[in-house]
Amino acid sequence: MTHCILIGAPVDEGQRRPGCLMGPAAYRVAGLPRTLTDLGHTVEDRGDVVPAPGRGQTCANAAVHHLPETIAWTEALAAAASTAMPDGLPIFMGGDHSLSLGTVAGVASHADAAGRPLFVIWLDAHSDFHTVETTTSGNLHGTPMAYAAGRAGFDPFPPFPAPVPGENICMFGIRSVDPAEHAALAETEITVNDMRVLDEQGIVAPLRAFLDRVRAANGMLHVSLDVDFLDPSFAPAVGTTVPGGTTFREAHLVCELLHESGLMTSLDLVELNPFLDERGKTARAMVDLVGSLMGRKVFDRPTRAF
Ligand code: B3U
Ligand code: MN
Ligand code: MN
Repeated sequence: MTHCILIGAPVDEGQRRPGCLMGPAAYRVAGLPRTLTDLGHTVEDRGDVVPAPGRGQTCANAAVHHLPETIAWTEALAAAASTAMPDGLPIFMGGDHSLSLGTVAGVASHADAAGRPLFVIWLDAHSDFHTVETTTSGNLHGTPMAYAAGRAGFDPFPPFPAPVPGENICMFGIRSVDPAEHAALAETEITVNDMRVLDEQGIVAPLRAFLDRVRAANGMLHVSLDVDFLDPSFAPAVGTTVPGGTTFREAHLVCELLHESGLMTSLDLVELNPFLDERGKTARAMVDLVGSLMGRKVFDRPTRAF
């Protein structure tokens, strides 16, 4: 039994298609709290985070938009995350992926204070490895992984509290990487499991290899699940659909293995845009995946002893 702490993060400013701000409400309507209680967990809904007003920060990159608002979200969500961590498993209901600038910062400062290494698993079509200086779209939802990894180029933001070492970061589902991100990733120890890796090796072996490393280090594990990790055929409610995503079955398998590992200590659900959904099917698919992440299975059978 886990104490699940739902935290709404209606962040819309990190991209240009309005609608992600309706995400937290859609997760509640699609039955996220009930899914968790049916699995025997306790649920505490802390409502939606409200950021302070922006303070007018600027940067040299003219493409960047909503910088002060995004910094305000980052500060508010980092505080909400570090406050929630000692109390249970925070589930951040987004909101676009810029919310992870804050959630991973808060989780990282908690892990640092607890003296445990933080690991991050990034389930996404994109690597989100731009900085404020390199983004050409100006959409800050393309930057949170670089911030958490401690990349330079985030001057207007608070310094990231305890940068996550590259060898502690593992990406899955990647199929859209900009040249500046590619060049920067090549300089790191980050494991990038793009779709080519998953097609050749399947999803199980690379995932188990990473989870074995988390366990060996007694690490905490932050899971960041972007809707576009999933194939748009069954998860269309996302601003940037990228074809060739993970199947419904692969995605559930990832979630089941993550549950079986017992390692996840915090979770982001990001980029759901309910305005683009088809009769709630994406919201429901995401809630279903959280069910698998939190222990739903068809049959109880002896699983691999991790
Ligand atoms: N890398 C591109 C595209 C992108 C990143 N994240 C999403 N799209 N969802 C950018 O705009 O930074
Ligand atoms: Mn993303
Ligand atoms: Mn994405």
